[in-house]
Formats: sequence, C-alpha cells, structure tokens
Amino acid sequence: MNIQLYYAPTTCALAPWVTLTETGAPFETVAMNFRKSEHMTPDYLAINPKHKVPLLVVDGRKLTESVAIQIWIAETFPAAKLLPADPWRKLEAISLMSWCSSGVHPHLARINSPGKYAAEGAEASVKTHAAEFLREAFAIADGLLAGRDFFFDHFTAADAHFFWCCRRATQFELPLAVHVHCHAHFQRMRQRPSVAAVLAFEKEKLAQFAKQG
Ligand SMILES: N[C@@H](CCC(=O)N[C@@H](CS)C(=O)NCC(=O)O)C(=O)O
Repeated sequence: MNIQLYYAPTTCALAPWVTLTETGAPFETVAMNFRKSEHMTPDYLAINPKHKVPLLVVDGRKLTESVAIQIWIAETFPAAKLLPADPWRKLEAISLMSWCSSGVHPHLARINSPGKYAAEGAEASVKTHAAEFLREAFAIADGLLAGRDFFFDHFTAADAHFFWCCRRATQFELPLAVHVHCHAHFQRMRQRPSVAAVLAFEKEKLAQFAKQG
C-alpha cells in the first residue's frame, strides 16, 4: 500500500502524522510550504480544491478531513489500537475528534488569521472572542482529562488531535497552563516518541523552508 500524507508545519496535519507514525507503517510525507502558498498552486488545487492539509492519498485515492483520515488510519491498522475497542467509546473518540475539528480548530484559525474573518479594524475583537471560546473549550477538555493520562484508557487518535489544539494554543500564547489537566496532557504527549518525531520533523522542515527564503 502506498500512503502519502500532505502536511505543512504547525498545521493540524500534525495529528494524522502522529497516528500514522504510531502504526509503524511506511508512509511518505509531502511537506508543503504555506509561507510560499504552495497549497494555492494550480498543481495542488487540482489535487485538493479545498487548498488545505491534511490530505491523505492511498494508492492514488484521496481523502480529506482530519477526522476521516484518523478513522481510516485506525481502521486500516487495528493493531495500533488508535480508537477504543468498545463501540460506544469508539464513537466518543470520534465525537472528540469532530469537536477538535469543528469546535476548537475554527477558533484557533480566527486567532491565526483574524483578517480573514473580520472587516479591517475589527481583527482584535475577533481574536478576543475566539480566545474566550477557546477558554471554554479547554475548560471542557480539562474536565474530561482530570485524573487520567489520556481521554480513554490508552493513547488514541483523539489524544493526537487534541495535542495539536493545545500546541497551537501555546504558539498563540493562550494561557493553557491554567487548565492543569490539559497542560499535563500536553506535556505528557510531548514525551511520546511519535510526537517528539513530528516536532523534530517540523523543526527540520521550517529550517529548510527558511533557508529557501
Ligand atoms: N476541517 C479540516 C480543516 C483543515 C484545515 O483548516 N487546515 C488548515 C491548516 S490547520 C489549512 O490547510 N489551511 C489552508 C487554507 O485554508 O488555505 C480538517 O480537519 O482536516
């Protein structure tokens, strides 16, 4: 099986990169330079008109949307136990990832690029509102993580997905540490070999892109 993951540093493509790495399966990472708008080129738009990552290509078939990609990885490599075995818990994990994707990520996007969401002059207010939504989201996750190492009884794709949300929040200097269980989960995840590997890969790619100018 030929697996390619289209990825860009700092983006949510980090989550499927981590879960694919957890499977031990070989895959190719196609690293894109967003600062050079490589995702807006005619070549990439022909593959993915949504101009987003992650994009998974498996034997020439394309799959977009992080949640679908995470489920594909978990179901294709069941030995990695990337979703809980119990059917209800499995749906809870999918629910958590859907929330990361549709309930948390959009607020992070507003902090990253407020100008895309507001008229000139209103950017600061978009960021303030997004930060408040994020504070509420991290408070909810904090309750779910209290007294636990992971969202379920072992590491799952939901942990990888939420890790990305936390990471992006810290990159925007949002006060994650006030949510003590989220913060502890974030630190724990950073120690995981798959996560350490993606962070090292990201650093390498950013340095390479900087050299290219
Ligand atoms: N709902 C999508 C969101 C993907 C997404 O927004 N990716 C961002 C990076 S975190 C992106 O590629 N943005 C580039 C753009 O929108 O042009 C998913 O979960 O896969």
